[in-house]
Amino acid sequence: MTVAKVGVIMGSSSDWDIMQNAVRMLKDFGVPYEAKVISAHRMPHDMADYGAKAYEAGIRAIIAGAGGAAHLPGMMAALTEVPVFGVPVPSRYLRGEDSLLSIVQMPKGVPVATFAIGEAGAANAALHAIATLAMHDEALREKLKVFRAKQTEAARAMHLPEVE
Ligand code: RP5
Repeated sequence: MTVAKVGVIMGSSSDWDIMQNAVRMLKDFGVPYEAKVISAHRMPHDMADYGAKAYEAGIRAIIAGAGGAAHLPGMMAALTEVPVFGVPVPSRYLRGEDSLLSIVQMPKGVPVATFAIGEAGAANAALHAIATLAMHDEALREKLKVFRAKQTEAARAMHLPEVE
C-alpha cells in the first residue's frame, strides 16, 4: 500500500468539483495522496483526530478546501505542524469572497498559505505542495520542470485573432 504524502481535505462533497483540480494535479505528478471530506463544523472531532495523526501517518502537506465560513484550513493549521494550503471554494451567495477572507485572515502564529478562489487555487495549491516535496525529491523536481516547460511552450504557441 502506498502511503499518502498529501492530504486533500474538504468541508463537503459539494466542494469536490473545485477540489478535484488539486487531486488531478497530484495524480498527474504521481504524488501519493488521500482525499477526504472532513467538515470543521459537522465533524469537529474527526478534524481534530486527522490533525493529530497527519504527520505520523506520513502526510507532509495538507490541501484544505472549504466554502463560506471556511474554518477547516485554519483549524487544521492549528492542529498540526504539517503545512496547510488553503483553497477558498466559491460559495453560493458571496461567490467565495467569504471563503477567501475566512481562510487568508489568520491571526499571527498560525499560517495558512492561501490560494485563489476556485479551480486555479485548487490546482495551484497542489503545485505548491508538489514544489515543496520536490525540494527533497529530485525526480519530482524534474517533473515540475517538464510541466513548466510545456506550459511555456503552450503560451508561446498562442495566437491572437486578426482585427478586421
Ligand atoms: C463548508 O460549507 C463546505 O466546505 C462547503 O463549501 C459549504 C457548504 O457545504 P454543503 O452545505 O454544500 O454541504 O463547510
